[in-house]
Amino acid sequence: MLVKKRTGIEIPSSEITPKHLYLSRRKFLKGAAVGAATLAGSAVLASCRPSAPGSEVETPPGEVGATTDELDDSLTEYRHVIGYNNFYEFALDKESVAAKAANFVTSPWQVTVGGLVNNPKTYDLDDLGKFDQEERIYRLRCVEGWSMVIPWIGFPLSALLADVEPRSNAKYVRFETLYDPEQMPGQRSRGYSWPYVEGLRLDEAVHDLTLLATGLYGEGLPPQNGAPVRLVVPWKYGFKNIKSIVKIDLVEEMPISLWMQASPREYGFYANVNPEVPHPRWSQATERRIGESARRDTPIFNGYADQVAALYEGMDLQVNF
Ligand SMILES: Nc1nc2c(c(=O)[nH]1)N[C@H]1C(S)=C(S)[C@@H](COP(=O)(O)O)O[C@H]1N2
Ligand SMILES: [Mo]
Repeated sequence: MLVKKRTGIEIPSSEITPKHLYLSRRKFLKGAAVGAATLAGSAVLASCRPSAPGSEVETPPGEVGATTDELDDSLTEYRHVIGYNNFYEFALDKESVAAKAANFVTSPWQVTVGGLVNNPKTYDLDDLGKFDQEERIYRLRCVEGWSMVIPWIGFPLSALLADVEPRSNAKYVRFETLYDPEQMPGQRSRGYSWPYVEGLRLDEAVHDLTLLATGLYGEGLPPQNGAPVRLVVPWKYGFKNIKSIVKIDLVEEMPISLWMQASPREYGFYANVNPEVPHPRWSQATERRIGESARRDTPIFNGYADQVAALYEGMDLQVNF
């Protein structure tokens, strides 16, 4: 059971340590006066509270089910996970994102799911909490050449998509971050085509590894990590993991992401972690795990090849980068 939990595959929520859920539920109930908290929804609901950077930096707020991933790589320290972030809507400097995002209002929040579906729906946070939440320990590899191991809480995107019933002509999923220049100072600069957009092929989106994360380290997502809900696709570069999602559309054409728009030569649609396909400005063969000094080799598909390589059978990964 422990191995299953660490791999993060096919874990029924009933297998998450009761203590973990109990603790995060108790914390939630202490912090907010909403009576409808279910065990499964605790992480989503906990994310209603903004985190206080600086005050909790030393101690992870919740319990996690394991201290390593399935490769025996240690979890990245909590203070790095919440203190070293890419979130261009708030700041370009990774160390100042947390402070700039501290007052980001993430409740109430709605996620509208539509496009080529039979059953379009707008979910609020309570609705998202009804999907069975699981803990998944995943490696995150940024295209800049650094990586972390993060204990997420969330639910498979496939569960949400099944709920809206994609039509047969839906081929891709398009995701959009909140557009709110008042709260997000980065969006006031015209350097990028806001809002942040990302996309997945439908078969990638319904893959069991693909998560909508609502928490990390046993509690709701801090704003700097994409509260209240963000995508986690562990075999792709970090920038595919779009934060603070408000809109999800099933579409027929391949979505153009913010990064494809900004620099199509450097950022492709697939963005699968691949040590043999260098970024035009740097190699992708190695990475620095945050908290370590020596570099380590980057594995193809970020170490998830057994589970995802079949998605790309027959494709030239140098072309479809
Ligand atoms: N909306 C939005 N999502 C985003 C980004 C961003 O700038 N804006 N940065 C991406 C990049 S480059 C990375 S590496 C990851 C970082 O996630 P983390 O800060 O939770 O580790 O978020 C991704 N999601
Ligand atoms: Mo990144």
